[in-house]
Formats: sequence, structure tokens, C-alpha cells
Amino acid sequence: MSDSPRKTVLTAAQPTGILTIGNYLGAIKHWAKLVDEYECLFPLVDMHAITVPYVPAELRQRTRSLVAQYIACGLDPEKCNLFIQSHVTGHAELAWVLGCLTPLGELQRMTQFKDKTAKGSPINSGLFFYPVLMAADILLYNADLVPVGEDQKQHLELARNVAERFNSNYSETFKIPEPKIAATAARVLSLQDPAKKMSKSDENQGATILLNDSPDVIDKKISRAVTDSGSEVKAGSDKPGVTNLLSIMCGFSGRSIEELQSEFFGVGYGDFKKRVAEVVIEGLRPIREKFESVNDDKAYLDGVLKEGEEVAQKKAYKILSKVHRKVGFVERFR
Ligand code: ATP
Ligand code: LTN
Repeated sequence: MSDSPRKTVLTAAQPTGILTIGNYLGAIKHWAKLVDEYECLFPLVDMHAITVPYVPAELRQRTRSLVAQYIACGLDPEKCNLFIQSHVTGHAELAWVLGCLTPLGELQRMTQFKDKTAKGSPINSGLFFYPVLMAADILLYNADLVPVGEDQKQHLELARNVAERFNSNYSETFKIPEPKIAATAARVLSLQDPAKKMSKSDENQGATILLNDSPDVIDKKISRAVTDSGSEVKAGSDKPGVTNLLSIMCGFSGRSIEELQSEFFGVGYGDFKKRVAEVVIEGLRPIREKFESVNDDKAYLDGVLKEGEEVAQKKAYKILSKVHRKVGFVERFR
């Protein structure tokens, strides 16, 4: 066995609600496969979650619940590090230093920020600074690989730029992180509007299937999912609703679209949807059961988070002291 240190993987989801099957099929299922090969860090990014309107008690509850959801989805805390971002103060500290190296124009170009401001609701400067905090999440642990969806690639590019700028201004300090885009990851779409992705913060409850939805609820949501004109169960750009249901079924069954299309040849939408619901219910059953047992075990979850914090804090401290020294801060007394 090689004794070279394992590469570090870091990625995150915001505690903005219960995870959807989109989060699971598109991200967490793939993260869970990385824990044997890589040193994996999965912060629960509560500081990112306060950049948009939120309710404090809900945030606390959602953050705790997200740890249980991660574990239920197969992120084994014996093999990876689960911790709360706000517990490791280095995230905010490094973000400040990185912010002082980030030109305003670079943040103004971020499409996610532009999209959110275009909606017209009042926004705060935390939302503007969000990509710098994300860069700090990654660079604080010198992560080599960052599994992200397409929508986060621009943020990752910003993290790479700021790392390069720091290295060139203050000498080599940070590794330049690489995006890791899973080739097989599904992009699950809203059940009510397949032009949009399925999002845990979607206010339309019929649009999402949550990891803890009961079989009845799943059945109802799928039976009400929008389908397309025509009656054939076939994937294609003219059939986004049916294609979405087929790809959800692929995600849970491991079967290909082609196989499923031939199985459902001549079958009507109603029967097809019943079958999709059965597969989703079966796929989620072990996750929901594990979630329910873990979510009630406060002592266990506290233990996981405490251990996660300690490990993350030690790693973060090493980089942060280097950064502080290089930028000219006086050494701390403790
Ligand atoms: P929010 O509703 O708070 O914006 P979200 O559910 O859209 O959240 P994130 O928390 O931004 O998702 O993302 C967590 C991870 O899940 C990311 O890696 C993201 O690429 C992935 N992901 C989110 N939604 C989907 C989806 N519908 N299909 C596939 N992957 C997804
Ligand atoms: N912005 C990301 C969440 C996120 C993240 C990170 C992802 C915050 N910090 C660090 C990867 C690495 C999102 O909304 N999905």
C-alpha cells in the first residue's frame, strides 16, 4: 500500500431544508463513494445559510438534522469528517483575509449573485461575499478536490484565483483546488416545473421529494408530477417531465434509460408513475429508517459533531497561522 498522504476532498450543502432526492442522486450518493479513497471533509455551512432570509430556530434544527441526513445517506462519520462551519472560527477569519485579495469586480461578475439580485428582493452584503467564504471553506483545509455541480464552477474558479493571488503575493501557501464533477450525476428537476432543478428550499412542496417523505406522500407527489403531451414513456427534449421521472428511476434502480424505455413501451403515464413511485419508495426506505433512528439520538450526533470540530479545528489552525504570519499579523500569544 502506498504511504503517500491521501488527497483531501471538501464539499458542502447548506442547511436550508430537508435534502431532496436531487441532492441525494446528484451529490451525496457520490460523496459517499469517496470516503475510502480520500480524506473527506463535509462542513455543514450554516454561515452561508444566513445570507438569505431565515428563521434562527429553524436554522439550528436544520443544521442538526442535516448531520443525521448525511449519515443516513451513507456518509459514515467513522470515515469522513462532519462538522459545523460556524464551530471552526477559521472560516470567517480566512474569508476576511481572502476578501482583502478579491477585486470587487470579480464578485460583481458572479452569476448566482446576479440572479439573486435580479429577483428584486432586498439583499445583504453577506450574499455578495458568499463566494469568498466558500473559497475560505476550501482553502482552510488545502482541499485538492471539490465535488460540485455545474452551478458552483464559477465560485470554485474564484477560489482558485484567490489562492493563486495569495501564493504569488505572499509565497506558496495554498494548493489550487480542482473541481470534481461526477460524470454520472443526475440533475433532478422540479416535479412541478421541469425547467427548474429540484431544490430543497422550493416553496412548492409538490415540486420536491424529500428524503423523509412517507410512502404515501411520495406516491401522491409522483402521481401529480407534470408530464408532457403525447402518451409515450420516452426520454427527449420535448418530454422534460417524463425524462425527469425516467432519470430519477435510473438513479434509484441503476438501470439505463434505454432499458427503462423498453420496459415501459406501450405503458400509459399513470402506470409508469406508479412504478416510479415504488422504486423511489424502496430506494428511500433504508435512508428514511436510518434517518429516523439517528435523528433522535442527540448524544450520538453531538459526539459526531464534537469530534468533527476538533479534527477540523486542528487542520484549520495550521493553515491559518501560516496565513497570519505571511500577511504580517503579530503572532498570537495563545
Ligand atoms: P437550496 O434550495 O438551498 O438552493 P439546493 O437543494 O438547490 O439548495 P445545494 O445545497 O445548493 O442544493 O446543493 C447541495 C449539493 O446538491 C450540490 O452539490 C448540488 O450540485 C447538488 N444538487 C442540488 N440540487 C440538485 C438537483 N436537483 N439535482 C442534482 N444535484 C443537485
Ligand atoms: N455554495 C455551495 C455550498 C458550499 C460549498 C462550499 C460547496 C459552501 N461552501 C465549499 C463546495 C465547497 C452550494 O450552494 N451548493
